[in-house]
Amino acid sequence: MKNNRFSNLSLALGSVCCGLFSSCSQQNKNIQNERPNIIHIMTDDHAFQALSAYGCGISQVAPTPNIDRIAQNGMLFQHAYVENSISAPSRATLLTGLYSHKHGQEILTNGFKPDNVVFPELLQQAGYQTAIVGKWHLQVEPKGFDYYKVLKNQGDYYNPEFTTKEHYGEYVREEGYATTLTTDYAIDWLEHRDTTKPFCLMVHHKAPHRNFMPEPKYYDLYEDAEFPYPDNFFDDYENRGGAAKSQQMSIMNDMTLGYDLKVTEMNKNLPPHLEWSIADWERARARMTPEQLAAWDASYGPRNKAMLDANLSGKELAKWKYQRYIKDYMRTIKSVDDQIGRLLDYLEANNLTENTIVVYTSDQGFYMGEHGWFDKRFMYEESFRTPLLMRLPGGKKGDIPQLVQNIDYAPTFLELAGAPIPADIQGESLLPLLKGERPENWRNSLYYHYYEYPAEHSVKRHYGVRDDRYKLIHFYNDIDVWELYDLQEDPHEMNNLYGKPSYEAVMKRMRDELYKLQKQYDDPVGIRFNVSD
Ligand code: SGN
Ligand code: CA
Repeated sequence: MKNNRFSNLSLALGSVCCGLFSSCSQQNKNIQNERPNIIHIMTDDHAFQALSAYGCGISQVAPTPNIDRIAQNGMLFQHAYVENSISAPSRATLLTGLYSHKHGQEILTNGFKPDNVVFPELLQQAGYQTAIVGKWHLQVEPKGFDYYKVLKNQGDYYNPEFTTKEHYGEYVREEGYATTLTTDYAIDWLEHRDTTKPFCLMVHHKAPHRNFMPEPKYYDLYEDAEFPYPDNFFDDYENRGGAAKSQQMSIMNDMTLGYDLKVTEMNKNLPPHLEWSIADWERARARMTPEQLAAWDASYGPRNKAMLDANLSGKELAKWKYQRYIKDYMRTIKSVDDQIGRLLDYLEANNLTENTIVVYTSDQGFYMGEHGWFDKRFMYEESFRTPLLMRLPGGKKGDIPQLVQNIDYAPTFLELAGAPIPADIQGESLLPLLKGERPENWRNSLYYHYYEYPAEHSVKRHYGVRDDRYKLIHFYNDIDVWELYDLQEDPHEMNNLYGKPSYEAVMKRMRDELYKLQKQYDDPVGIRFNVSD
């Protein structure tokens, strides 16, 4: 029964894109008894479509061989998801194993409860050494870390500012490129750690977050390539509720030619909702040293001139914007891939591979032109789903089909470390899956809740449920719209089935499942937001 369910699930996503390592099922030697080290690598906004282990079109043009190494020697999760597709909430969930409504960080700017228990402090109590480098993005000081060196707020690609535990709140500008600097600090910490203790190191990159600025050696990479367009690039949002229509994350209408796409000459005369980006592009340029800026202009200048001379409009302009966006995004990923290769090489050279679990993921997914979009936030697959690769020494190799969510990291790491798991944690340890087991009672649906509205990109508040085949979403607050998708027949979520008489039974089943999960996870959504039905 269970096997059938998961083969349907693979089918439902199979046409979104196919995995490269889909059939290995080799059971390795038993998991070592020694407590493993943990390396958790997380990028910011890396779409699974842009990681070649998942086999999608754009990643075939721009592969990620080093990140793929983790799956070649470990596990590739085919159905990994977040509970709220935006950065700070996702990071708070990773640390606590709780949904946003429990840890309090429902939106980007505030809410993290000071008394939240975070798994790194429990690891410390269990004798681990802990560290985090790179993006942090919560408005509270990192706790539970013996060492941290974290970026200011979103962080910058060029010459970013970091703060450290010794002087929290004092930000020091470091010359260089964020992805390289973050890896430098990770390796430096590994070099100087106390080797008598197991460790947990979190390496959290800024890339490939907006505004997608590559490092100098990759300015021209992929320039002659043409990345494939998603089938629904020119989506008209027909047949769906108002939420998809009212968003402001369209490549055509909301992606700026200056700040996002680096045509400096076009950094002017923007509609009111994009005026902020004029100063932001000036600020990003002003961060560069004169030499960096000269190199940048020498590369982008002539290409920008060719684009301006072509005087594009309409669909041609949309396609140009898409190509520039995807190329810059994939260039930032190339640097991430290089630096992950460097870190994996370090582990190998220092005999750490055999006793270190390596995790690669992103804080959420991202739109690579699907529905005509960039950004995330929606419960549609591209942003709800994340890449997730794990290499556990002695663990299973191959694909993991089960539904997993970012609430699961904290209990997994705590169990691996032999540390107590707090009773109120809402996730499940992934250890049985990593050992190749197929637990009969594994979850068969996922709950999602997004809150940040009104806000940038104008995505309405919504919650929903996804099972092996269907997804039900309710957009609420200043709108009351339900959507139902059959992911097996309609993997790109173009055809809203909600309200169709022949889906009456599915709608009822999915609503019951939704309310069951809201009760199970204790999300009092109906009371707080006056949901009528
Ligand atoms: C910034 C970006 C947005 C993005 C949010 C959230 N604008 O505000 O495009 O949606 O971050 O991203 S920018 O002008 O600052 O680039 S998240 O990954 O941190 O959740
Ligand atoms: Ca993010």
